[in-house]
Amino acid sequence: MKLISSAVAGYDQYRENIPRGAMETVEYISRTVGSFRKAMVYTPPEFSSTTMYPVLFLLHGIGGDESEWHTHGSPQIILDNLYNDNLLEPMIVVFPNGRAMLNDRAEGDLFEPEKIKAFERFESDLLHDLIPYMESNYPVLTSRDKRAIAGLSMGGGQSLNIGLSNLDHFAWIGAFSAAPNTREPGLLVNDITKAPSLLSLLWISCGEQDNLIEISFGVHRYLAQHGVPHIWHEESGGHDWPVWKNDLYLFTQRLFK
Ligand code: FER
Repeated sequence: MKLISSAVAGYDQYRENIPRGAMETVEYISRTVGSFRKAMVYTPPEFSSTTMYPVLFLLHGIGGDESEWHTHGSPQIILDNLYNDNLLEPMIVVFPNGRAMLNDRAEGDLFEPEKIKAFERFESDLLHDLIPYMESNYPVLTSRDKRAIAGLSMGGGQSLNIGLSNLDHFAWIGAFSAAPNTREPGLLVNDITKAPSLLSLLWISCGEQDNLIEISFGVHRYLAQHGVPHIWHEESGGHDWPVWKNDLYLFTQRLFK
């Protein structure tokens, strides 16, 4: 399905006097990298430590780190507003650092092979270090149908690579403007015949003016050919924040429902 739609006006504008979620930075031990690593965590308005929440892991692009969404994408405002309008299932959102290496800051030549490789290594950090940390330290539900992964550009590629090869861990997957780190479509899904029944949502989107759109389109085409239900969402715009914020707004409304 091709779908063009966009957020309502004011979706990313701060509203006075509504319940607010909270954003904090945490540190967890990564055995994968051999270091302490940072992530940001959003807990929803009216958060209660005695309620169990589904969890979305939301990944950044090649120029970012765990704070990129927070700095450029106003996720807290978008999610608080959605929640206030009764459009969002209460959820915890984790913003990891997807460059799993000792120096994981976005500095120097971001395209160095070692740094690109670190975006692959993140799969192990996520599955073996960060998810267990979240499950020990926050009231998060642990079943696959209560766990989502999404991201922009490099993070979109990671979401497809990691999500589709670990459908025992993720039932909800979103790729916004996926980058060339995306595996070839034929190598993305372990068992294509099982994927349709395991996926609660597979969202693939890209701006129409994005030079990388062929990557997303190739995945969309492959999935369509193989009868894997998904949403193909093209929107006006390029490789940029207005697109990704819009994706966040549209994608999160569908989660865990
Ligand atoms: C590339 C072009 C863009 C690439 C990665 C990107 C790994 C990532 C862009 C982003 O995250 O915004 O050739 O190769």
